[in-house]
Amino acid sequence: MTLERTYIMVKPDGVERGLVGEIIKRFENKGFQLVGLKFLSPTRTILEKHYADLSSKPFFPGLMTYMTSGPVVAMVWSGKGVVKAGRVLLGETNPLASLPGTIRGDFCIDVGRNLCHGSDSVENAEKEIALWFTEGVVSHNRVVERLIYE
Ligand code: DAT
Ligand code: MG
Repeated sequence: MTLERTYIMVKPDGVERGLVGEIIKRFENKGFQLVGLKFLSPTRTILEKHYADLSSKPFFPGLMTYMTSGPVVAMVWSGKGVVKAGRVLLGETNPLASLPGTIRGDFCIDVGRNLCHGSDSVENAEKEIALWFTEGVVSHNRVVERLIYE
């Protein structure tokens, strides 16, 4: 079975606030599988590609400043429906509109400090994984798979 994959990133505020473990924990608890993980200081170049669709937005310069303010944790998670479910775990783009129980609903307030990124479609997920993980991700058959999927 080839499972869906998504690109999840803990943004600089999430790293600085010590929420990396908390964010990873929520994806692990759900049953999704971590297949790519790295800690890096993103360049403007990679961020401009990642956020290319937002380049004309008024908040784009601020977004670039925020995203280059410190290191991020880049991850690839795999699992059934992980793109959509990952967005549910993250919450709404605007944290104040995010329900408690979601990462943004529980831990942040402003849209420009919303802790984490999650791909918004399967197609964009694959593009983002190709952009951030040029070296590829791991391939591993988990022993627990049959306890998570029927
Ligand atoms: P998401 O991150 O939920 O996919 P998006 O792709 O529309 O949301 O925007 C990317 C990031 O840009 C978002 O996480 C925070 C920032 N952003 C979006 N809308 C914004 C706004 N109105 N004001 C300030 N920052 C914004
Ligand atoms: Mg987005």
